[in-house]
Amino acid sequence: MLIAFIAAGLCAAAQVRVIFDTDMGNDVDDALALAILHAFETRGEAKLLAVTVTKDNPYAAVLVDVIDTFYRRGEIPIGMVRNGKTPNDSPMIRVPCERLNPGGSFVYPRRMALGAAPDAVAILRQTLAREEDASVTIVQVGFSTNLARLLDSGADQYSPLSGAQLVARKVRLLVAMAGHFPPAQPEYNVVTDVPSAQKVFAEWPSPVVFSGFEVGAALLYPARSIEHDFSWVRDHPVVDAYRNYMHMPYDRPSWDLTAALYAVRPDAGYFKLSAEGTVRVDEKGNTLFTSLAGGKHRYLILDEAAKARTLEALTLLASQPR
Ligand SMILES: [Ca+2]
Repeated sequence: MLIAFIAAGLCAAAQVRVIFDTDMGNDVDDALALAILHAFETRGEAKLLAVTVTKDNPYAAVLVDVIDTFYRRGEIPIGMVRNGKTPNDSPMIRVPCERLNPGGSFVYPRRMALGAAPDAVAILRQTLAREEDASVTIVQVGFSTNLARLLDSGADQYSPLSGAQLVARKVRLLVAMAGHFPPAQPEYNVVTDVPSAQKVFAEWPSPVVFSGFEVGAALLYPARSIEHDFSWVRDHPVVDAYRNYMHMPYDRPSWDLTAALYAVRPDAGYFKLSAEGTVRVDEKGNTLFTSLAGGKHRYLILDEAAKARTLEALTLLASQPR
């Protein structure tokens, strides 16, 4: 009994407590990354505390809700950006949300009506305020809009602390799919909201690890995994998202998946890490890294020798039965 209690305590202590901040709907890697985070929670390796959305289209939040509900975690708080970037619709988010059974009910149940998600900054503040100090890992795989506004936020009913103080106290690590190392061209997540990226990467209090464009681009998620590995269930919302993003079969870079994988298993040797330094975002959205002892920023470096193992982990986790 005592041993079981201690084991449960150790297991809970080892769980990485994650907030996932996503532009769900602009590319399909966000959906696969969310599936991976659910797999980690099923395995006892992580706890998904909240999901906040930076794509300003209501189907983005509903698809997050659909995926959370599919994994039987429909209680996870979801926050939505207000007046954010990329309000355009996309089939990858809309089609799975709208699929109906012959009787007219949704193929994928959800709890949230279109447009009903609360404000992302409020959800971030509420979630952080509840957590232990220095315990939260944030995985940002879209624009920096929500996190920049979090830094600028003031005291509210959830915490007397400013946003910057709250982050300094509660967040242990930010893992961001952002940038290009070394800089080649401005990366989508950065260039879509340059002022927010400049603010977050200049002012964020915790260590930041970047997964640059080149890492996910070298690890292609295979169409054959979509076609075969998810056959344990008839209808899977992430598979539907994938099939409605581009014409099947296609392989797709695993950008956001790499950030989720590193965030939960930082010591598993999937990637190498740069030296410490600082990343500055210029006005065009380039991410310029300067090596500096004691700097809070590092970036992932693809390890050619670990590539097959890393890709296998990504496909096994994304397709893991709930
Ligand atoms: Ca994304």
